[in-house]
Amino acid sequence: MRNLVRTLILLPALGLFLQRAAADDSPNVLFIAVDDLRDWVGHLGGHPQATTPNIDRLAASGVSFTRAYCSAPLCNPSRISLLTGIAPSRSGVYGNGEKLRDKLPNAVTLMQHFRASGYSARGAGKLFHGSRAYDEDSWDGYFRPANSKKLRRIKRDSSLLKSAWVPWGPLACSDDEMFDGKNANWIIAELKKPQGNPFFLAYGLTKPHLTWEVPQKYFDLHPIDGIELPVVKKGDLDDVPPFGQKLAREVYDPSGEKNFATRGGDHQNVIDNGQWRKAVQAYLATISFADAQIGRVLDALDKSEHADNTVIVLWGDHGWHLGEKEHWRKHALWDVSTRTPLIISVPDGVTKGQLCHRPVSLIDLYPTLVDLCGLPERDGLDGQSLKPLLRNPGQEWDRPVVMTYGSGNHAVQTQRWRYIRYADGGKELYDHARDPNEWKNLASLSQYKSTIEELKMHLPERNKR
Ligand SMILES: [Ca+2]
Repeated sequence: MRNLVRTLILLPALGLFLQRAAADDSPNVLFIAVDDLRDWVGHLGGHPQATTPNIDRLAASGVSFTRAYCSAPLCNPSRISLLTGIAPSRSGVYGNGEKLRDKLPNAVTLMQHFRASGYSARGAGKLFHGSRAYDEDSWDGYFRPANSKKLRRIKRDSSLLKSAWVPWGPLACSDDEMFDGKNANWIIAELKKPQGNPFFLAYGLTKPHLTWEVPQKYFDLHPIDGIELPVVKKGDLDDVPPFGQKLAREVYDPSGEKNFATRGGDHQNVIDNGQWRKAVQAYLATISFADAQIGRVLDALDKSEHADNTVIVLWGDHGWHLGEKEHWRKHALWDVSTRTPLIISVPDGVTKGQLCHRPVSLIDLYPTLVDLCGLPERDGLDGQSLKPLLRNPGQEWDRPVVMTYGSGNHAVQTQRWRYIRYADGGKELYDHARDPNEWKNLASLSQYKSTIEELKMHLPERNKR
């Protein structure tokens, strides 16, 4: 009897040992999350003046997906779906208000699965949404820097009305005083430490999320005089159904948070206050700041003993409008709101410096990393491993991407088409082969009826409330 009791006590420990042993020759993972980064990245060409030498260097060492889409165009639902592998329509996580463990108490996060497979999962910065939402079960260690003194804005235009929406401008401080700079320093220190187990090390940047306040030198990289504005079409919202117009003119959060867009809409506010060019400059500067921090982390990995045995993933949580469709911020189902950089660099990958133009989803990252690191497969994930595309970026890939914003509002992206259907029945259809800017909504034209019928089949059958 005593032996049986001892065996029962030892069995889980033995199981843990076997799992841990299995991961000994597995590659490490450096997991870099960038907040609110759209395609304004040098090698993606989303803006001609984007300066991101470090992200571009990473792309040159792996595969960069030019058409990677979030599951939801807002921090919380995008991140929870990526980190659990469960789509918003199944989890009911639609906005910034829902909590991971309220909605998905039994979900095994990506980090939990790595931990259960013998990895040490550690992180710093913004991985889940919210400063406290780091999810205890997901990490062996998590760095949270002490609050710093308020960083000083160099100047604010005194002629601006108080009501002007201008959360951007240069700071008088060093990179090391910034939240992302401190977290980068911690990640760099972790990379220098001896490691007992393979690691899953996550660096979550809070930039280029607003506010676009970074040290002056990053503004100097982008002189205001030559700044180019995004190409937009006047009256672009005229053929968009009412719910789409609402998304453009209000800040709609499905969790029920109030509309905090500036009065009259953000776009009108930016125009009225002469801020468009300054905003574009500030977003470009903030991206360059984020890129510099990423560069420091990549340098540290390059110099470490882990350089040849680490998978690197870089992803943004969704896109960002700067006036396209008279819209600012994210939280809409168009291409600009939902498309984001995604780079995967595999140490022994045969494919380096290639672009993959197949539509893929951030929800595919969970099964992709499980696949790349040889972890036990998991049931119930909504994504699919991208490993075949990492081997051959041009191979056929007919799996559409589904994006969701609030219960019953979805977009479907295929190689050619984007179909949007709102819960109230409003529809949009764009032909990306002819109209990558999504300027002409084709949904009401009879010749596209069968195209819409096909695209509709990919919408979720059920939408969790
Ligand atoms: Ca975000």
